[in-house]
Amino acid sequence: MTSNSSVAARSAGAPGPPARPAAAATLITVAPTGAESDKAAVPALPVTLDELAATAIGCRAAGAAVIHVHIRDADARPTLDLGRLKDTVQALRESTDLIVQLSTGGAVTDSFEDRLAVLDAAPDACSLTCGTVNFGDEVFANPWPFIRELYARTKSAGVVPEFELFDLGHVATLHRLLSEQGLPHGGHVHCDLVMGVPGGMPGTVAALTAAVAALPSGATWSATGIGRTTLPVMLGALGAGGHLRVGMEDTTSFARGRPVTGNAELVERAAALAGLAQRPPMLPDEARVLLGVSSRS
Ligand code: KMH
Ligand code: ZN
Repeated sequence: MTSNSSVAARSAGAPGPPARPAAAATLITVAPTGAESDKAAVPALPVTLDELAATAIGCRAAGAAVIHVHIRDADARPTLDLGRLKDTVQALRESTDLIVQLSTGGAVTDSFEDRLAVLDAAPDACSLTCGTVNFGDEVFANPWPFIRELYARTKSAGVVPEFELFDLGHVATLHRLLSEQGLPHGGHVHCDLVMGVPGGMPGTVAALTAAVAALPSGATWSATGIGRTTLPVMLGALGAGGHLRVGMEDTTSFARGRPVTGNAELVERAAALAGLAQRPPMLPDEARVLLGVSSRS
């Protein structure tokens, strides 16, 4: 397993400022659905269990190693229904070897109680957002007591958290969390920079550089840019040695005036760019080692 201390040890002794070793392969996470897009407006959005399983299979073939999951109800509305979450984890495990990461962010309307209960569905991993952020016309609420409680519960449930960072202040909260409660289950800190949300940090290379420089020593990171910031953030992340998150949660346009036809084409594009950068996609088993997620066998 790549622990924080081993990464730090590999960096030790190098002249100049502490180096972040460039990753040899690229972890690609697909976020296929999200809670914000409307199925009627975006027909290619996977909202049923069958659509989600088919998406997982296609994205795994295209190079994804992790799936970040939001689910919908029978009317395609966002839900955190525990029975549906459990069925989803099971169905995704039966259809692929992808690491199943459930969203604890849900929709901006979800209660803290329901968001904490997501862990009862026993996923491999979960998202854990490190602060409140304006979210378009809404507020995505993550006050410190909730963050601290969710983190403590990931540890007792044996679920590996991915720290979602929408703003530079969220990085400061991540440091506070780690100094108060120590390393996460699995022993490794992996972050996801979610950039370009209206209200969060912009999806620019300058913001990416500032956020990466502030991360805890030994942490690995992915980045995703919302909407039209998708490509600049992806190219910047590859250049800076980071990993990638793509998917219809974050963008529903493939190019100007051309809607995404399915999540797999977003993964295919990310995998092609990662290959050009000489950092081909990581397999799920390799991602388990990187992230400290136990193997299923
Ligand atoms: N849907 C957003 C309000 C997460 O998945 O943890 C929150 C979100 C973050 O998507
Ligand atoms: Zn999400």
